[in-house]
Amino acid sequence: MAKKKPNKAKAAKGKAAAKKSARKVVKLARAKKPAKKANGNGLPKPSSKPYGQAGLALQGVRILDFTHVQSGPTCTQLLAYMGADVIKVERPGVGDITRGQLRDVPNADSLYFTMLNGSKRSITIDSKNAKGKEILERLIKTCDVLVENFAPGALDRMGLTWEYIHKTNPRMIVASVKGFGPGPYEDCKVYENVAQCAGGSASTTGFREGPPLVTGAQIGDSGTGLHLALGIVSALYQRIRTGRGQKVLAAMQDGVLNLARVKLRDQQRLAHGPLTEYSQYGEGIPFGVAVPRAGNDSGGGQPGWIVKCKGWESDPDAYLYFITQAPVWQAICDVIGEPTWKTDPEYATPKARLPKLKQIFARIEQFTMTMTKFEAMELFNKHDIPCGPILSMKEIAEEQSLRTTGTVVEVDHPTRGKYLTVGNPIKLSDSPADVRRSPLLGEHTEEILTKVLGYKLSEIAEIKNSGAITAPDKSKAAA
Ligand code: CAO
Repeated sequence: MAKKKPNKAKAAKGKAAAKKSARKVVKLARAKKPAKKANGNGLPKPSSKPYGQAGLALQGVRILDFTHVQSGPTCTQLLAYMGADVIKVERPGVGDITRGQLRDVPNADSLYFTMLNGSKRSITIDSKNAKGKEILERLIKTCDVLVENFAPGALDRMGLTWEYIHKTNPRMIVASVKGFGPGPYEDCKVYENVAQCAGGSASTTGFREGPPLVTGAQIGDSGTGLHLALGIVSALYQRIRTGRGQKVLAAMQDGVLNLARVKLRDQQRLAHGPLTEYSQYGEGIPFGVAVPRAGNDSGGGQPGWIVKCKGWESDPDAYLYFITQAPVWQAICDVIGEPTWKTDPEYATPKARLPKLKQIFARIEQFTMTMTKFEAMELFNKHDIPCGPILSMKEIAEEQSLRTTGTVVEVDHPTRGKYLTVGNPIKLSDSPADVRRSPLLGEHTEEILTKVLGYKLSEIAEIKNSGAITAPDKSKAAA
């Protein structure tokens, strides 16, 4: 895949301009004064620093991160990549449960944890200890956003109700992931696959003749984390005008449904007749009352399918997704060696092709089986025919272009060594991503207590004795 070179000339020009630039960093979310006006045009003065050197997008935003497992951590990791100071609160001696789950290196934080908690700081606090509560109160006064994804009611049981938080810091945004929104299931605990099932994804994924299927993409957890991040940034933006925080809720069922919206579209289309782009239509199989599973049919108006390529007998990923896009039908016919299909009324129009999709894809597959998926990709793209190789995770991990863009990043960890993580998939031209390793449990406890919360060293000793930041002494407990 193509590589892009950085524009060195632009960067050099930018460095010169940077010398003249003002030193003040504009803290978007905390800005009290409006930015300086430009010469009479009424607009705020743009930064004189070159692109990429005026700080990170969320610089100045401080997050009290009470998240665990996957959905919440996805959200706060992304905010950290964007420049927010994310302070992850973990239970002393225990930490986020994922630190020890699916461990591949003995005694080191798992990849499950490290790939979801990069660029954050970790503080251990027992939120049920009196001194711990006092520390949390200071954090609430200092932070802009509290993010959590505890089971329903857990935050309240810690005493951190919305009323208490809003009274303590009226500017604070309280953002939550829950399994379900208000309704019959609102008190239920939810994990990824439950959300995929309850959000309409599983019933519409898989093959018609098989059971419902969950997908490998974590649309319930990571998908909802992304929704929450957008809610938080929107609330921060609104706070600039109102000066007050608000509650943000992203329910996993809602997040999955939002990603599966094309299937709710199809549900309504069913009332007006069969779904002609589903291959079961071409096969003469009647539709039921609900949207069926559509195998590898393309969800849009351009029929597509997965076809075998050379080596499929031994390589489970030797496949190509092929789309019979109508505007390039003529080119498809020429490339696969069926030139008569260009004018034959049985094949020439998208409508005529619909009942024959299975047979058409079988013919395309006969052709693609003569070449590797990469050769097929190259050939079809020369003719502007949309298609894509099925890439294995091994191929993705080794793909150089993803490293170049920072979508896949290698970071070094003090106990587990180097590992790959997914960097920021969202690219901002004026805000480089800040992708760093995950913190060790409690790595920044003292740093945050002293530098962020202003505790004196003598107070730290008292805090330690209180058990607020350390795990209970097992020998004392046994005595
Ligand atoms: N100090 C003291 N106690 C702490 C603490 C701390 N720093 N951090 C957490 N705890 C306590 C909580 O207060 C809670 O205690 P109580 O239930 O006694 O009040 C307890 O730890 C466990 O919290 P939990 O109920 O959230 O955790 P769980 O493992 O039982 O459930 C999950 C996990 C994910 C099912 C649940 O949190 C949930 O449904 N979350 C919302 C939906 C969600 O995000 N799901 C996606 C998870 S990723 O697949």
